[in-house]
Amino acid sequence: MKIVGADVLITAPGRNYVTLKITTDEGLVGWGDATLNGRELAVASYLRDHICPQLIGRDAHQIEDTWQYLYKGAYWRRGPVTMTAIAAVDIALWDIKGKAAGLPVYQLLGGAARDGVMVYGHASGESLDEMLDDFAGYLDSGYRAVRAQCAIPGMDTVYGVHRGGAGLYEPASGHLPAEETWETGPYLRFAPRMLGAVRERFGFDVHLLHDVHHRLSPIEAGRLGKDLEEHRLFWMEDATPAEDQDAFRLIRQHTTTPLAVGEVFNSIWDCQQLITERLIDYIRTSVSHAGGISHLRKIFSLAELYGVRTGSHGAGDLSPVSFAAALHVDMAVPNFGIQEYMGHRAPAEEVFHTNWTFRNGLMHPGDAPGLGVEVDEDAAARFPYDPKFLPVNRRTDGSVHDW
Ligand code: CS2
Ligand code: MG
Repeated sequence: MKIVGADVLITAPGRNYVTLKITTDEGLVGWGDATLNGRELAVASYLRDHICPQLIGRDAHQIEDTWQYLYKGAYWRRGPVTMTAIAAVDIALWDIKGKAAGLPVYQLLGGAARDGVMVYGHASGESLDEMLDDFAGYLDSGYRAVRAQCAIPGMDTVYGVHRGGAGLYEPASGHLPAEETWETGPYLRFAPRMLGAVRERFGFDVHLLHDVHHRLSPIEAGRLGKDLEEHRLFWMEDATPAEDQDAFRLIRQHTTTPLAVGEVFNSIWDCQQLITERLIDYIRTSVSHAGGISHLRKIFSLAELYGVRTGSHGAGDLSPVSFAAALHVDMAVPNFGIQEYMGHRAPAEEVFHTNWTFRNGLMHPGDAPGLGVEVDEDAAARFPYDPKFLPVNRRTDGSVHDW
């Protein structure tokens, strides 16, 4: 089965998504997600200008060979743009293989290792009470796990609290990112109180997660982890800037709060030390930013060997195509931990028709052949690209800080 078409769609139904469409001579179509939030056009060009022409005429069934061809063949390896582009091809080819076999992708990956995939939702608020009410809403809808983020008293803006509509961290359209302010002291004092309030109101039966978004130094992270121990978090996410794998050794020495990291990683090399030295408990690499289903499976297999569980990134800037791909992988891997589910803003469902289901806190990708997501190209054309950026973060003295 030969590839006869490879086309890139850029659409913004609720937010920007870049989607790769691969067509075969047997009339099968596979979809891949190539969205890299705030740098969308770089991946679109990498695909259109460099990869798509190389795909024409290749055997659509040779997923691993195509992966190796694109990774090793380019000479310039890794990096978010390259690995997101390769991921899009890989995801689309798994979609095609499933459709050709008449099977959902999770069956091709070894079949269901569980009944469903436990997901966590995002509770947030501009005040403690607002966050707690939002949290209660997730419990009412059946969630077994919820992440809590809250505005810090005295600070203008803080990551994870979506103002002006759920599911977006990019405040404004335009050609310049917004700037936010941050100070570590107030956060370190407030976070234990905020997460303690969740335990006080809802008890310990719900899994509680929190994202630090790379903002602490290793010793600050150690202290926060220690302060949070009594609240028994499911995990503390991205405590320090993720590229410094060694930093986790120091955090580990100081706390038994479980550690998660990886949404900005794009290859197995970014987390090799973290996994093999057992410095983390959950690896959060995503299918669309870490080389697709083929590469993600290798990362998760390495993690399995060292007792590290999975917890894939599933923010709204990963399109429904990659969210579905994540669910298929989650269904099949033995060391699955949890899956983030932020959801997608309306009108995303006009463009992406999905098959997944949610029941009692568990999601299932559905049994349609392939990934179970179809893209309506006419609908996509109604939502043109809308340049947006993630915010830049500055401390109150004006210096740029990690985001
Ligand atoms: C995040 C993301 O979901 C998460 O845990 O940290 O929301 C992240 O900020 C965005 O995906 C960036 O595009
Ligand atoms: Mg995060």
